[in-house]
Amino acid sequence: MNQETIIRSRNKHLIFALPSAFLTLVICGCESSADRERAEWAQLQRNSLSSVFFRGNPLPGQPTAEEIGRTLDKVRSANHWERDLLEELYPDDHELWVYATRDSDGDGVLDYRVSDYYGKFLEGDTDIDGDGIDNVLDTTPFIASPGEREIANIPPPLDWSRQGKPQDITRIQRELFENHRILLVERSAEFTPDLARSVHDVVTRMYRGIFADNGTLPTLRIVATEESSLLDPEDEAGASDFAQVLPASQTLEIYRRGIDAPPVIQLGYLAHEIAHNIQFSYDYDAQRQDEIMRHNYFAATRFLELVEPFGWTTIQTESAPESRFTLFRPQYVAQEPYEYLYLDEPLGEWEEWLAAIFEEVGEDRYLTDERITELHIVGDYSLSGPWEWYSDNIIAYLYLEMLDSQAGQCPEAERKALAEAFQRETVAREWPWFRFENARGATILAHLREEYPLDAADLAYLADHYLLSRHPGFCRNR
Ligand SMILES: [Ca+2]
Ligand SMILES: [Ca+2]
Ligand SMILES: [Ca+2]
Repeated sequence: MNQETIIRSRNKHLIFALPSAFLTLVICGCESSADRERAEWAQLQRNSLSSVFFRGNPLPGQPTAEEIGRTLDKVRSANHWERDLLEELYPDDHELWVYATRDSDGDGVLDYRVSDYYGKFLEGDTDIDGDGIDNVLDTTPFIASPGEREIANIPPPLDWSRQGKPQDITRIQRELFENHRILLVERSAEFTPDLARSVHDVVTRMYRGIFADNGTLPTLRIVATEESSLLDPEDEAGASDFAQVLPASQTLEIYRRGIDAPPVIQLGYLAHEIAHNIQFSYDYDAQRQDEIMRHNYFAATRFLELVEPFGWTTIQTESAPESRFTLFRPQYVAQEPYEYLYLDEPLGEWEEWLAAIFEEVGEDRYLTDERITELHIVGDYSLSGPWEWYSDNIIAYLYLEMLDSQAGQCPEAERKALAEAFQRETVAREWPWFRFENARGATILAHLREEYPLDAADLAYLADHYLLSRHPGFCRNR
């Protein structure tokens, strides 16, 4: 297994940490079958428009011949790399070219973003018609209704209390929206009661300090469920994606793998993802939000200063001309990427170093190897950049605090056995290359404890509902 596979096998989340890799369709020798396959892809691409805000949302207006003509002119005069990618994603499909390049309200932010993988449509401009009401709350997202004010209630198509969902989760949906302006939205997949509860517990308990007294996070607006991060839910490449933060639309998307994960794992990846929203909030203002929406450019001065004392150095790199997109907005192409050093070494060196240890000691002993544990490296993914490093250490922090909260009622030997069972039977099954115990003693833990203090009552609840219910043989009934 090479290093890329190792990293790939953990959840990937962050937009600009990723290269703009896109895959081309398999070329088939027989033309009719290639045509059929092409038609199926185009149908999937169109279908993605029907749940881009919420399941069954209104569709964009069909382009007129005149709009298609104008679009073809724009495409012809665009940079060749933009034209090439558009043609690769939507071969000769002029209707989809229009949707990919349309700016309905003319504010410079395009209606949609498109996934550079297979052209799935994603929310772009969060208020397409520019009437001041977010698409997801707008009963007419493509028709400006001047004079309307911000919506105070969840609109009927999204309101779980009108859909016969269990009362405890309709209450969660209402509370998160009314108190914290976070809307739980079903797109191509549904929430389970467990998942809604996990989101609620992470927001109100793990991040109690941020969300107390009806607190909100300007970088977290929507938590949405989707079958897959990629266009085709059957695609193996997306099968290991748990969740992802889309900073341009202040959205956290949760995919099938994350929806079906055990609640204690949901708690972990949700803490990880919302830590990304918190990271973005350090540097959030209207201008930066605008830069992300238009160019995928994100100046993260404050966050990068925060991680510097922990060993992360940032190098600003020259942006390649091919990363400039004005015709349409691919999801992952970042205009001004950063490069990072960790403990003065490039991340490529760290990858090789980890891969060599993996080769040498084998998968069973890999993350318990002393060279890795003494540097408090919690796993491969944590060395893909400071964003993931911070978020992975958040998971470790939460899990260690839950385990340590048992100290009063559970002997040390039993707690140790619980920690081992939790790592082996639950954590490693979902994330083979993540070991929370490696964070013990790391300086970042003291910082996280200060920033995100967990009170005793919350920890007792979280440990009981998530950890001990998963491993009932330990630390109970004393
Ligand atoms: Ca716009
Ligand atoms: Ca609107
Ligand atoms: Ca409207």
